[in-house]
Amino acid sequence: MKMTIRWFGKLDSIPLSFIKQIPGVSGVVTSLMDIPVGEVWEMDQVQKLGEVCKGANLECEVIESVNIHEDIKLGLPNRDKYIENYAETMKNLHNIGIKVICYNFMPVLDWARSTLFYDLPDSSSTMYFDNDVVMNITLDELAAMYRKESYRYEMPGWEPERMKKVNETIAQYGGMTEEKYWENIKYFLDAIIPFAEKYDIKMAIHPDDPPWPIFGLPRLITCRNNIRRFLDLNKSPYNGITLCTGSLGANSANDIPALVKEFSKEGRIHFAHIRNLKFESEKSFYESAHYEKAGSLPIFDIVEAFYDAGFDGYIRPDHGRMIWGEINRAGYGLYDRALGSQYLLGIWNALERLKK
Ligand SMILES: [Mn+2]
Repeated sequence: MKMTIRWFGKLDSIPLSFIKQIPGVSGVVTSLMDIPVGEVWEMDQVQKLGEVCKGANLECEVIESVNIHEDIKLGLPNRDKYIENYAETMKNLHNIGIKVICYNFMPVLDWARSTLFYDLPDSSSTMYFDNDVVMNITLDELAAMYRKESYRYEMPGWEPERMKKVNETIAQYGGMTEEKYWENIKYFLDAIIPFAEKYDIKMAIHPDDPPWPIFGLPRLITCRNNIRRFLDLNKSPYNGITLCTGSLGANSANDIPALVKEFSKEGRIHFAHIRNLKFESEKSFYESAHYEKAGSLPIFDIVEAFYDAGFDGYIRPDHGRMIWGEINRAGYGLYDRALGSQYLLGIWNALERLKK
C-alpha cells in the first residue's frame, strides 16, 4: 500500500514541501486541471508536472483525473477523436511513470453537495449532502452556491469551463437510457484498455457520488452489482476501480468491507479514497473526520479488508474538514487530511504488527 495525498498542482495553495512533512506519505495524486477536457496533455506539460513532484521528493504515479469528454459519454460520432486524444495523453503519462489513472463516467457533473462549509459544533466545517435540498434545487442554483461558497477555488468536477455550458450539455442527455449509457462506457473501455495494457497504466473508475440519480441523469457505478457489471464489460485487470468509501458509503446498503474483499482479491481495485461520513438521516450526511467513531462507516474493517487482501495499490485520505482556522478548497485542506492519513497509517501499522 502506498499512502498519497491529492494535490491540485499550480492551483493548489498547499506547498509540496508541507505534504512531504506528513509521515508515511510516498507521493501525490495530481492532475493538470487547466487543460480543457478532451485535449491532449502534451509531453512538455506532463514532464513539468512530474519534475515538480519529484523535485519535492514525492512520487507522482497516480493521476486524478483525466476527465472524459462528454461526446464519449454521450456516444457521439466525435468520440473517436477524443478517445485518440485520451490514448495520446496516456502515452505521455506513461513516459513520466504514471501507474494509475482515476476517472469517472458521471454524466455532465461530478460529485454534488448541498453545502460546502457546514458548521459543526466544534467550529470546524465540512461538506454536507442534504438529499431534500439537492432533489429540489436547479443545477444553476447549485452551481451558484458553489461559486459563492468556494472562496474562488476551482472545484474539481465544477470547472468554470464545464459549468458555462452545463444546461446545454444536460439537454443532450434527453432520452439517454441507462442501457445506452452502459454501451457507451463499454465502447470507451474496449478502445482504451488496450492502451492501458500497452502503457502499463491501470484505469480506475471512480464511483458516482452520490450513488443515485440526480438531476434526472443516469448513475452507473453505484453498488456491488453495477461494479461487477462494469468489470465484466472488459475483463482486463487494467480495467479496475477507485474504491471511494464516501461515495459508495452514502448508500448504507453498500457493504464496503465486503466490496473491498471481493474486488481487491481479484486485483481490480487500483486506488482507494478513504473517508468517513456521518448520517443525519437516510440520505443526508456530512463528511466527518476519518476517525471511525466520528462517523458512520466501519473505517477499521475497511482498512483491514485492504490489508488482508494484500492490497499494494494507492490509498489517499479523501475529503477532510476545515479545522484550525484553515481556509482552503472545500474538502481539500491540509490539516484534516494529514490527520486522516495518520489515522489510516496507524491502523495499517497496527495490523502489520498484529498479523505478521
Ligand atoms: Mn472519492
